[in-house]
Amino acid sequence: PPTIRREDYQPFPWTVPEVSLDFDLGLEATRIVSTLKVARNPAAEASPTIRLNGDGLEVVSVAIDGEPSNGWTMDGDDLLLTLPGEAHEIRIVTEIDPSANTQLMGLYASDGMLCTQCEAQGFRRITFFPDRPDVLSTYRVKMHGDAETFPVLLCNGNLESTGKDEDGTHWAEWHDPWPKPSYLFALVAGQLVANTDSFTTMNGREVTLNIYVRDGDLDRTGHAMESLKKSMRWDEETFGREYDLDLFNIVAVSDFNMGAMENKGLNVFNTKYVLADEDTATDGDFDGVEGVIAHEYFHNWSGNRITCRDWFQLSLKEGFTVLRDQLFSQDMGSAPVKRIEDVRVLRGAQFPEDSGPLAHPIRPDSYREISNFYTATVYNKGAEVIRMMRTMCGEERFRKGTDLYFDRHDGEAATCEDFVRAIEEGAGLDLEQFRRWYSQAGTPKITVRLEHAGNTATLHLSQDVPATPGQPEKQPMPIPLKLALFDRESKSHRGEELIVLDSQEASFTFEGFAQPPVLSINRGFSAPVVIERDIAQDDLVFLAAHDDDPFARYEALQDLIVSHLKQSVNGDLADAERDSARTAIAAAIRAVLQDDALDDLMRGELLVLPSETYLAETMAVADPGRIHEERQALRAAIGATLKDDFSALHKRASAVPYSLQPEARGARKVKTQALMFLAAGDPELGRAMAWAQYEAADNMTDRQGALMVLTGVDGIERTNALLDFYNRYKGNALVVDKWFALQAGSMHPNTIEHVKALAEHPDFTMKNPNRVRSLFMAFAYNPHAFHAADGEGYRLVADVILALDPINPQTAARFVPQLGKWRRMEPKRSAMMKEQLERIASAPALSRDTYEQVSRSLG
Ligand code: BAL
Ligand code: ZN
Repeated sequence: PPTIRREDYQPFPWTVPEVSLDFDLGLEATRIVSTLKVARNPAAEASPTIRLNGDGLEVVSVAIDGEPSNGWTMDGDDLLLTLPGEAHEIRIVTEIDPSANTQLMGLYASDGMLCTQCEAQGFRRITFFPDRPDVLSTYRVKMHGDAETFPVLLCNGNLESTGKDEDGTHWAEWHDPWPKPSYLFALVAGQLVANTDSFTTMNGREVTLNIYVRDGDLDRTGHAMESLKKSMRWDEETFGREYDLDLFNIVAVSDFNMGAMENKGLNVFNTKYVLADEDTATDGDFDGVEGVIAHEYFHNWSGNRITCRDWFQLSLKEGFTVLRDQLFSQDMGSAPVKRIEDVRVLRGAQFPEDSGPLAHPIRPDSYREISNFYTATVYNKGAEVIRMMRTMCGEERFRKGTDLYFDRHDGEAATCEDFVRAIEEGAGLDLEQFRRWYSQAGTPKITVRLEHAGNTATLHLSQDVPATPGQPEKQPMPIPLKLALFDRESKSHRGEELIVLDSQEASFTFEGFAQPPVLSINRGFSAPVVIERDIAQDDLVFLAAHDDDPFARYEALQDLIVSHLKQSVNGDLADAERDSARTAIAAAIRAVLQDDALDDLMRGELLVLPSETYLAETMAVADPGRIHEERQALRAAIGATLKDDFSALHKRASAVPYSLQPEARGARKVKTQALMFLAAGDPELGRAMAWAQYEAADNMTDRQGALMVLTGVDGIERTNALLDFYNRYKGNALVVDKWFALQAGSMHPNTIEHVKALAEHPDFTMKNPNRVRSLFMAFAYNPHAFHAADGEGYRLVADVILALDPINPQTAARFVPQLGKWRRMEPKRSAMMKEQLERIASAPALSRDTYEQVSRSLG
């Protein structure tokens, strides 16, 4: 497959101001008549040929200006037409089989209904079209279908008219007044019911809101609706953005590759991010619904009103929209907890991208299959990059920048450079050197040393941006670092400062410190970097107890644990040294348990041990087996030392009745944390308490938490709880997904056998992405199981990739990055991982998606 390069961008020679589509809908055969008004694009080099992209389509007929035409040719999957004049009307008929569309791109059948997914390049699987984001058109869509099979007919924009035909079919005509690229097109037809509500915008527009789901799911849509209304208000208040249609529809579908999709006026969602109630959804699920509803809604401005010029600019809409949804969630709940969670995602998912063979800048320079670039780098690091701009100029000036951006580029297909320039001008911020964050991949490593002499503290910083594929040499990046210098006695500081390290090395001096202060740096995770600080264990303990920046406090405790585990994994510690480090960590955790100033939501964050994936990331070469052993041993040691404290915590938290209030959510969080430590430190007690929590649970958070702990240990409780959970929820796909995922993500030593058996379970299917992810993605991201010493985990994941690739290449390719980590593993595992990649590479007829990921991983 060819490589597409950012530098080769050319505007499309034709504009397509108007599109009308006529759909004759059927699950097995859908006929599409597409009428395009096209005109020469004065901003592009003239060409008499118009290229209309297709993917697996056959032409039924073509007419130009009302006359049937044979003057077309195919170039691969694309249709080429020669047009003599300045403006023409092209009419194309295609016919497709949605029920055969297992890729879930384009128009497909899901559970008896029809729906679409067009981002990035699904529209070309419906009809021939210039399927690129810089071609903006208004759409008029007429949908015809059997009234019983498809009682609800939905499309983008406004419903203009409906009618019935005598043969039992009915139709609906939709018009979207806002010009949009084809990737934002959507259509849904099926048996659906709606939760209907309304929202009045800041200028008085009455918007009807509908959340469409399957009959029977309606009573689980309340949280999604509340989240939508909160998002709409928040975007008005925080970014001045108002909704622009009289109707906003959301549809939940159970077969979906992504989380959700921001199609104009008709968001299509994975059921996972719509349906929630206390019996079936955890607190984390509730947050997921709120965050994704917000994210898709915010795209209406950052994505739809201003879209991307080309797919290399994906972070323009995704990085910015992720930042917007993160800020929203910070405002809706606990800001420090949300920040810590977001950093954990970044470190768990994005840092490994940056340090592996798939590293790419947030604005990539080339791709073969764009679906492979919907990454944590483009999304989450993209958000961090914009967050740094905001940190450097402050909220108010940042808002001036975003106002200018929305104002200047409304209705356009813009670039990341357009965004940076708008922030630069609107916020009055020099971003000249900062642009390197868009072009350079890799996580900068900052070395930090604090010196003290007389009354002066001197901070020495240096940065190293590691080489990444295709980028051997790096320029220094501007790194905004928030810091504070603590007085040891008063346990306070004089105020937070922001410094920007913009050269390879720099020193900063601070006067008036008679005693050496304790440095708190990268507060709030002000920059997405790795900090290597030369700091005494006692100082980390001090910060873990006293830092007033919640992130920095969390970080100090993490650093304390990470540095200990790195030493113990490397075998650098004598028994006595190990014991003393464990004692210090347990003492720091006890301080967290006893600190009355902390709320339980934050306490719960502080109790999360650094993940095995993150620990591996901090080591040049990782031995996942050793990491797992040492981390588990530390958990057991803490659990044993603090058995009484954790038991008391569990008891206190268990007395808090269920609600969605922060206190109750915090109680549930620490309750399961306590169980995890107790089960490690005293398995018998942990098992008994987990079973008791399972039995007493009146909500999914407690039930899932207890089951998670039980799934990791042998015993009758494990068998009984798994059986009970399945029987209680069979038929509820999202909860059955949890049942699969808990077993595949389990600490149990026989996880791999369990996963193989579950793959034969009657509820398992390769055709549903949620189910595939719940079993195999949970397994692939379960380090101790995936990295089994005999290589069986690698073989299993390679088998999954090969079996899934012909069915759903986009989802299959998502498994490759785990094997792609082979270069950073100890030699034995490294060789076995590489062998599996080579096995995949040698398979015939790989999809473009999987081929690209495998070849980059081996390259
Ligand atoms: N645009 C694809 C799904 C999302 O990021 O919202
Ligand atoms: Zn998005």
